[in-house]
Amino acid sequence: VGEQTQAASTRPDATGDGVWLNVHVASMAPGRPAPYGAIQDAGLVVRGGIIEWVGKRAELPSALLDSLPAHSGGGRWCTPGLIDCHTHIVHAGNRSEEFELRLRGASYAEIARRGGGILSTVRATRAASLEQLVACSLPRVQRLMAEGVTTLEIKSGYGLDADTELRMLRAARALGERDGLEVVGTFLGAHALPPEYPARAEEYIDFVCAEVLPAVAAAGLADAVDAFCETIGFTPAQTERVFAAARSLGLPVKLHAEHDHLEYVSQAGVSAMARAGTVAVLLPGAFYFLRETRLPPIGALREAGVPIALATDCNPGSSPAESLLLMLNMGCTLFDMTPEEALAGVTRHAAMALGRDDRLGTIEVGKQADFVLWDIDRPAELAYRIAANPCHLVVKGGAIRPGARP
Ligand code: DI6
Ligand code: FE
Repeated sequence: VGEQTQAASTRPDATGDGVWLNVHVASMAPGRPAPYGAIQDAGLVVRGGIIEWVGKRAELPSALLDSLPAHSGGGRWCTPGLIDCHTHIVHAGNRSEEFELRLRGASYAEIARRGGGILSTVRATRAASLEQLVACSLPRVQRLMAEGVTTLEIKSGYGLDADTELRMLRAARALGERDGLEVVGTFLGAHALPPEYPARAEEYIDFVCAEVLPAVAAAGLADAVDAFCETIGFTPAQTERVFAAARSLGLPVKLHAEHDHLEYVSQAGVSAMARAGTVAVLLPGAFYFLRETRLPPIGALREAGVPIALATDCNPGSSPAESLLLMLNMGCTLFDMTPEEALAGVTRHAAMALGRDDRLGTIEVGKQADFVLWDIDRPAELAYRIAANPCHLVVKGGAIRPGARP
């Protein structure tokens, strides 16, 4: 382990500008012939938080080497900063009681009758102040950060009233003010029907489109809009109304669909996704936790060239998952993805899912210097290990923060 890396990693705000040597780079850049876009014995030049040069150490221009401070990667592997592109991580309370009841045989309908399900999280979230929401979500966010997550999407959707939806998005923004983390806020007002609108979904959608969404947009609290389009959520026509309202406010859209997370998407659906340039975000944590048996059509998505992303879906009901590395393992063991596809799913493709691939997701010249140094022998080890965290050091926008450093 290099002296400078050791010294730098103890100062959270230390600059990562300079020349990184003694490092192997899994660039995840699409054009490179090697798996993982890998460059063994690499040099990586960061200036002003931007990647200025990356390539073989032997080809590093000596002018750069001579003029900039040097950092040692300690012989480690370096990947792009990880991106968790689909979470409901801001919420109050948890549903472990429901988990117990289900394991004792209670059905989802019984639990819902007892006031469980999404609406129990809505009650807890409505009761929480902004400070409380930030405080109870922060440990979850910190666990993701400790394993190399540098960009995190956070959805609203447990408020279902104007005040709480805005408060959830404010909590997401507040979490994004932390050093070394970038948060993308998504408005998911059309997540469930709140108790104030029993069997009045059309009226609730009117309220979302006419009041909540404009308030969210005016406050600049959302970067995108999501909706839950399912038999237990909202209809395609209702979803389209929310999307039309979003587009009129200049906000991009995304969707929970096909039995929530694409498990049921058809061949025609896959082709339509390919034509539209849509990213398929797969959520193995929810598949596992709900003991789903129907697999998403990985082969068809792959053949059609639909980019596949992986995310935690961190939420109290269907995926209480606080590890993105575990999702890499599950993407391989449950969904037959290769370790390389899994890593692309939390880097390049996750950046595409967030519309930020111009700046994030790969280690390439001109991109933001977001990268992680790992204590691993090969990149596949990230997906191979279960409940391990080999994250050594994280650089976000050129600033160094320590990783888990086991
Ligand atoms: N999909 C999910 O995975 C969460 N919401 C959604 O639309 C689950 C929500 C919950 O059960 O709390
Ligand atoms: Fe979700």
